[in-house]
Amino acid sequence: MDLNIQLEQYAQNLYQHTLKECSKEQVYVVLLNYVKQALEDKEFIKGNKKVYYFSAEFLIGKLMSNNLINLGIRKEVREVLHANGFDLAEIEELENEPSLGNGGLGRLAACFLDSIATLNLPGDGIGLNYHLGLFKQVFKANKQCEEPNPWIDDHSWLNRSFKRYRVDYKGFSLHSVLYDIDILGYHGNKNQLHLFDIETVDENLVHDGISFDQSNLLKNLTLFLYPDDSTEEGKKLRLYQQYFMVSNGAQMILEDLKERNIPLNELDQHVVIQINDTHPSLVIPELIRLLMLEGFTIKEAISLVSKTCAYTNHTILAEALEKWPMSYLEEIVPQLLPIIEALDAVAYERSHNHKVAIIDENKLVHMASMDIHFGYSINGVAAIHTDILKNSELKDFYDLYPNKFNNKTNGITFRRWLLSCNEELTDFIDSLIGEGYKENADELKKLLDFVNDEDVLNRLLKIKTDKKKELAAYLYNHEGVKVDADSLFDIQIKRLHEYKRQQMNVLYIIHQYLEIKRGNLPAYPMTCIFGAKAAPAYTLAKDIIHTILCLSQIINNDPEVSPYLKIVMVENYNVTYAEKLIPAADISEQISLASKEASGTGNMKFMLNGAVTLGTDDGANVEIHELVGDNNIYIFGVDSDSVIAHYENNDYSPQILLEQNPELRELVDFIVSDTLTSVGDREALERLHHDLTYKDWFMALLDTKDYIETKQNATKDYKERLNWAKKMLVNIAKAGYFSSDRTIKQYNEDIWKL
Ligand code: Z15
Repeated sequence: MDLNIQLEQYAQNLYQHTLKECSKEQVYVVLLNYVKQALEDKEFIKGNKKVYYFSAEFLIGKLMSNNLINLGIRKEVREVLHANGFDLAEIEELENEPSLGNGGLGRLAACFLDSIATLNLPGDGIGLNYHLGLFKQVFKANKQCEEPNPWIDDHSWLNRSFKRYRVDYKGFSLHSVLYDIDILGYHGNKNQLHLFDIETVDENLVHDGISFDQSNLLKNLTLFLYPDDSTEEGKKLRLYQQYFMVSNGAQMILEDLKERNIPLNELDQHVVIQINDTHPSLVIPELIRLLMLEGFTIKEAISLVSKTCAYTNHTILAEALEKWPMSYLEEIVPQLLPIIEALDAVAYERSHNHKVAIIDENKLVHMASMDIHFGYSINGVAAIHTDILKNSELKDFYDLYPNKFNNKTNGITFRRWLLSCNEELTDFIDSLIGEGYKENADELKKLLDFVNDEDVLNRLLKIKTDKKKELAAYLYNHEGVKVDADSLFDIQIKRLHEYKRQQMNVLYIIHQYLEIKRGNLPAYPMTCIFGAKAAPAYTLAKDIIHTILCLSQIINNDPEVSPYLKIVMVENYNVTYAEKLIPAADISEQISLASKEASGTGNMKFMLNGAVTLGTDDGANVEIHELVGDNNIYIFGVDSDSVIAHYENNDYSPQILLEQNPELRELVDFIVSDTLTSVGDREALERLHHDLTYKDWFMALLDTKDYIETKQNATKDYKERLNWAKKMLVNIAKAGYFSSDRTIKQYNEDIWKL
């Protein structure tokens, strides 16, 4: 039936209005209901074997635009709304963004669900329905404050399921409820994201920002993603959450097999569980426990589970590889302890090596060790990351199980990160090489035919400028800053972490500020944009945010400097913001300390949208570098082998660097200058200054000089507009490799075998 008529019917039934009479909010609900029905009418993807992607985070972003694209009706919907006086972009803006994730890990899970469905593979997500998600970031007095981020209202994509399970903790049980979100493939059928919850969560428990009584599990279990774990109570709450997620997921999987009359001893032939980082690792002992309740011996259960579970590692940072004290497990899920002890014994029998133990001498349970011993696959997320796992971080495990290790370089879904967020570029690419690349991303290579076509290069520059103008207007409305769309947009957006080295970017900005003050004007005016949330208990990360905000206040208000340099730190950076920032970027900042960024996925999104990378040879930057070649990327900094050697020899000293390098000292000291302390909190600025001077654990000072020089080169090159446009084109053309469709095909061929 005609789309217009159908939408009119929804408007009539919901509001007794014609479309024209509806408010924007009502039009949003009309569209939501229409699309939800369209999704309901789609079939589930079926198959003999199914993957369950277990993840603490699913950073799915707003879903309207993507669903319209995958249904193939976005343009048609836009026209109908337009004819009724509405702008689809404004309507899409009204959707709340679910904040069920923090950064790359959660966004990767979301891209994967999109690609799994698009490739018509049976695969569901398993996670939790956090009511307040990750906190909402607001800036007050140049500092990050945290506020609750309620995202669920009467009009969400959540569908209430009838499935319920009981999850036992020591001394009590919780009963789950389940919400499902339909995940539609591009022009295809659907899978689901299952989000478990309890019925009794009380959002009113939260006061003063995001503090809450952490003791009352009935009321707080699914309040927040990553509740503050600086206290013991907070850590335990995370354990309660993790067990809730995996026990529900495991019970659902077994129930489904029974319903399909599949004997449980065939589990591994019908199910793969992909464990996303260590947060869901307890699924291993939990599944073993459940199978034993079904009559399997522990040996049989271990063997079955070991053929069913596969683990993905996303970091080499020790603090992110979870270790749970036995005492916590005893206190919370004692039923798992005998199983974990049995697993530890098996691991020792196999290895006779305490370095790969599951339970260490301090009675800590190493989740990653359990995953590697009792999963059949372990993968890293970029080539260099997997190499580091094999050769250093997890070497003892690699020696034990060489065949389990494999690499799966991350990817991104082009539906969201090109088709949805950059329609102008999408349409232009369509006009040059057709639409085949939307199913087969490699076809983007055809763009290379146009690398000397001046018309094409000019069109590319024009599209970029248009996206920059759009962003400039948005920044003016939302951040109150006026930026010049003709300046170079340099963007660093990612979680705030020392290893990602936002502080090194700060030193660059200070350098530019001082240079401009001395009358040395830059090759091109630059707008430096940041977006980042800091974990609430991560003091130094918050200090870095504070420094950026202070700098922006000084610089943006200095008429001598601001024509050449502007600093914007956007508030509450999230997926929706990324979709506005990335299409407008000229330079993509990927400046982590080599060896530390497992992959990065923002780097791929920028590249696809025609930004040029300024980065270290780290994570997937290495593969980007290989694909585009030296001329189309700006690489600087010490390589990962040297970094690893510095840590091994314990021979890195920022103090020595500062003594030898007065220019560097001037930059670092500016952090505690009168200029900055006049607008900032001296204590916070001094803390950062002190850290950089005496510790600098992630070696920002080691690469600062090279970084500044390389960035100056990029700025000079940027002036040659046509030459720069060639770099943009090559980046877009070579981005096909980073489609998550490619990644998921590889997961399926090597690991899942669906
Ligand atoms: C997270 O976002 C990532 C790793 C983690 O261990 C946690 Cl807890 C969160 C990121 C990596 O930092 C990033 O390099 C990678 O691209 C991403 O996971 C997806 O693999």
